[in-house]
Amino acid sequence: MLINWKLREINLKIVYYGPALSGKTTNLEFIHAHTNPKMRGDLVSLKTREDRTIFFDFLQIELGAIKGLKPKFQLYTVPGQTYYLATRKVVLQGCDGVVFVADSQRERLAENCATRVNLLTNWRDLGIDAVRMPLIYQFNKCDLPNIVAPETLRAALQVDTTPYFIASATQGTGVFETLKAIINAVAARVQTQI
Ligand SMILES: Nc1nc2c(ncn2[C@@H]2O[C@H](COP(=O)(O)OP(=O)(O)OP(=O)(O)O)[C@@H](O)[C@H]2O)c(=O)[nH]1
Ligand SMILES: [Mg+2]
Repeated sequence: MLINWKLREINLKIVYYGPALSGKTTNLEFIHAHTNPKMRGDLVSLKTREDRTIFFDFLQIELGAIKGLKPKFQLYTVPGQTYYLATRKVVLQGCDGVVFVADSQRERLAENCATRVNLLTNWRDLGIDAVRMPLIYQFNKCDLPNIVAPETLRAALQVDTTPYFIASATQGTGVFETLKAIINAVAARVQTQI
């Protein structure tokens, strides 16, 4: 969280985290394509020729007000490929909330779990208190045939009271529901901090 009292602006960082190819970039692309251009900036994507995220994607959206301050939500994605593991931690630094984009396909179950452990490890290394950090799960790719039941994913990822949304980022299902939930969770936490 970064507050510019002169401009009465508050910058809030939301990171889309998850395993390789789970649909993190696709979430931001859908949000970018379906948000009023007056309320959002350009989508900045740093990717390989094969459309894989190298460093991060970035999209800023402006909404409402928090205690008289204008919030700017800065949405980032991390690279899912393990080759860029170190970059995930850099992108995670200073986050105000995380969306964990899980891949619902059966063969990706283990990779989802490993990435969740990796998120918790990075939070710990960065001195971030996992208990207080707003976190929303998204079970993506629900349009595919070879997926596991949400209950299986919930159990595997130990999602107990944490909210989750079933989504298909390519079709847009659940994308804005996920975004609204993380924005509300982040805004609620910030209200108590300023
Ligand atoms: N069927 C289906 N395909 C999806 C969905 N979401 C994303 N994809 C596809 O999955 C592939 C990877 O999507 P990306 O958004 O690039 O995934 P990513 O998580 O950003 O990948 P990395 O940046 O490499 O970590 C693309 O071909 C997408 O079109 C979905 O909900 N359903
Ligand atoms: Mg990506």
